[in-house]
Amino acid sequence: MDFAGSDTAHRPMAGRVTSAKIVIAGGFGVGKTTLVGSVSEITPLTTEAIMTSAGVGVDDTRQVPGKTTTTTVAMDFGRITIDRDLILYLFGTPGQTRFWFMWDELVRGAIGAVVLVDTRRLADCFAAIDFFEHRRLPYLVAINCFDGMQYHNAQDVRDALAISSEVPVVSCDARNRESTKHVLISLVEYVLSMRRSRAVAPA
Ligand SMILES: Nc1nc2c(ncn2[C@@H]2O[C@H](COP(=O)(O)OP(=O)(O)OP(=O)(O)O)[C@@H](O)[C@H]2O)c(=O)[nH]1
Ligand SMILES: [Mg+2]
Repeated sequence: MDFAGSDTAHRPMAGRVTSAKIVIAGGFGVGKTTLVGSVSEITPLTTEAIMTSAGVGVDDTRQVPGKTTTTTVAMDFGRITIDRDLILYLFGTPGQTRFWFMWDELVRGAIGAVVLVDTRRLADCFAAIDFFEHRRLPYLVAINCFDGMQYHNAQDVRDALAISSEVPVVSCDARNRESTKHVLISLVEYVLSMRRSRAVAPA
């Protein structure tokens, strides 16, 4: 794996271990904290705050029935060793737009991003996609299949989001480690393929 050029690339003299930063983004309550928690091999650092009556009318929990108690106010942090030579550091963003002022800091040095979507509230991820496209940070779209149901197929989601055909669209269960690990591996493969194609593209 070669992530030279990434701010976070780190190579000890022996062992050739590479570490890379990945951002987990998406709208409010799509399962970002759940994903980081399910896949992290360390106890994830979370910054959950209790949702109080002050959030009524601001925090729209109608489509997120389980989402009645907490919300991320700064970030989630976790780590996963993909294989002997690659460690990923995961940074989950806050979903609510009123906390987005810190996104610029959160994505600094990242090699790529996962945009997690709930297809019942697809529009909630538009801002995240715009953000990564504007910054030219490679991302993939991961459909979180709440209750094991995939309400729309990948092509429908791609069409609805009007994203380039090269952007991977995968489905997952944010609560399942193997499933979310697969999402991260897909993102790493995509980032590597983008870098290879840019390297061979004529100037
Ligand atoms: N059934 C089901 N519930 C899920 C799944 N993923 C997350 N949840 C639930 O959905 C709710 C929201 O999950 P979070 O992980 O807090 O979502 P988030 O994107 O971090 O939310 P914010 O940080 O507030 O934007 C929680 O009650 C989870 O238990 C899933 O795949 N299936
Ligand atoms: Mg969260």
